[in-house]
Amino acid sequence: MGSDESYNFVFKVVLIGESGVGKSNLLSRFTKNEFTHDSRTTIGVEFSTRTVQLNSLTIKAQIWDTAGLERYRAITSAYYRGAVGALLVYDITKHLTYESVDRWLKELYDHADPHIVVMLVGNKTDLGSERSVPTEEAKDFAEKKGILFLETSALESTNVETAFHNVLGEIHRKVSSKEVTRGSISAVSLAQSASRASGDPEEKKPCCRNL
Ligand SMILES: Nc1nc2c(ncn2[C@@H]2O[C@H](COP(=O)(O)OP(=O)(O)O)[C@@H](O)[C@H]2O)c(=O)[nH]1
Ligand SMILES: [Mg+2]
Repeated sequence: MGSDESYNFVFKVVLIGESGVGKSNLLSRFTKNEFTHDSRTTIGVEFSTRTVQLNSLTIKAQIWDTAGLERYRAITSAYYRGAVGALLVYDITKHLTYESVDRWLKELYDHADPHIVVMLVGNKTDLGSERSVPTEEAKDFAEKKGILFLETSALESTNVETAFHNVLGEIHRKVSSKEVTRGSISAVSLAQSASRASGDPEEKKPCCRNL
């Protein structure tokens, strides 16, 4: 998070879903390439960032973790404010965490921008023998809701990069298309872009300056 860092966009992405599904480990896998078996260590973390290259653009992903508050249903609207992406995580071995996805989705749409990019994430694929949520069922559900879907393992590092990259890519696609209007998702993300990549030819493209 150095102040001399250059980037074209800052995208706020929130992690939601039941406690214990692996949100904090997906985050630490993505931002630090770390995994921990101790779920308590992550309480208190607000967000972590990682800067990724997307085509010729530099995207700073600011990923917010629940800080353990989801277990008390104490996530407030401030958590969702300004978010342009969300990973809604469940545990493929715990059907109850999948059953609550609808409730999380409702809470998300109650608080976040309607254009927010959402991905349903079935985590812990390394525990395949204990699977209780069929891939096809979750995939169909996501399709019906018009959201992205992927299964991951934070433990084995499976699909974690892909999940975040797909969400960031889709956010960028929305932001730079005419699909969303001024005052909505584009304004939110660009307003937070404090600095720009100097010398980057992309910077001068009207699409990236005048949204
Ligand atoms: N086997 C397995 N365990 C995981 C995976 N991701 C997280 N866990 C474990 O699940 C527990 C809860 O993880 P955590 O990231 O704290 O979940 P959170 O409450 O959603 O933030 C911890 O014991 C983790 O080690 C995974 O992909 N596979
Ligand atoms: Mg956590």
